[in-house]
Amino acid sequence: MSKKLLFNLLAVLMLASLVLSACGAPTQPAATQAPAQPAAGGQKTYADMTLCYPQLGAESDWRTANTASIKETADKVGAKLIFSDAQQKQENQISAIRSCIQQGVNVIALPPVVETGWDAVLQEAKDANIPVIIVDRSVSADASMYSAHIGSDMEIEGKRSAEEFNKLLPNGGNILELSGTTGSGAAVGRAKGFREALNPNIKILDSQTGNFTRAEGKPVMEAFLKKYAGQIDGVFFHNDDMAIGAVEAIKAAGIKPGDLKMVSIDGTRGGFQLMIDGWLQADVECNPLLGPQTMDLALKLMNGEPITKEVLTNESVFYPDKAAELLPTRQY
Ligand code: GYE
Repeated sequence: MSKKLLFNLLAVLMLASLVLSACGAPTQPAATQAPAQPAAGGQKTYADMTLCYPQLGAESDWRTANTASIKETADKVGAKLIFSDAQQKQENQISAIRSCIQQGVNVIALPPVVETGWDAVLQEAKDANIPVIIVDRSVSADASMYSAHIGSDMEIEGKRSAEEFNKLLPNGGNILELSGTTGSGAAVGRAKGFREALNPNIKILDSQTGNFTRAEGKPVMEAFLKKYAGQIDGVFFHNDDMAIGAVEAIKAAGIKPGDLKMVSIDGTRGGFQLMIDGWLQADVECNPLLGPQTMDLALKLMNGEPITKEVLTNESVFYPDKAAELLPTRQY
């Protein structure tokens, strides 16, 4: 090979590597871009979308299913997802949101661990022109601080649970409540709806949080069983995971299925199994599969299309008689 040819070949190679490295460089969208605006002359598609999902934690089977739904949907439609797990800590969710704002995401979908304390960070997203969808639990911030809310009506779930106790304890009785995370929209709404609809002859002896987890549900139930031995007719659980944890304590205390009337919320496979085994008399549905709706709404927001501000999930109540038949069809 002549020197000239070798020189030309090297020059071509150098040029090619320059071009390649420029293309392959990580493209961080600038924080200053206005992501919510549709491109002139064209609709945005999922390929243009970076969605931020600062998940609140992994505390329950409901949450695991919610995470899977978001991830699977993003994958399916071809949107980019920035996902994080805040381990049930609001400060972690806030820093995840701030990092997403810095990265110039197109939309933030936030499942808030608690209701209060979001105003400052919602304002920061607004200032950066990034729409925020509140997913699952609600926030107490003014509705002008976010674009939309998708989730369940927690008060109705509480009300439905109370109606089950009204049927299960027609002559009244004493019950206990294992509540969800203190200050969370889910726990606040469920407790409120429950109290509004519960017959006055049913008394709530005590209410303690089990933080929506199996691990905390068990010791709370153990303490309840010691303190209120012989006085309990029923237990209301704000979610199935706490019911599963509590049933371990109930079994250990020698109590048999059906001795206590029990109602829970979520409708997970674990909850269905408790119904099949005779522990739960009703499971109030709460649907975690919010990925498709969230993604659809996010795209509409990117394109400046009209949206529904409050999207409530359609839900029902499950009973032991159909539990075995339905269990194989349950997606979470
Ligand atoms: O019921 C519970 C989860 O916010 C609706 O959070 C959700 C609740 C759900 O930990 O299992």
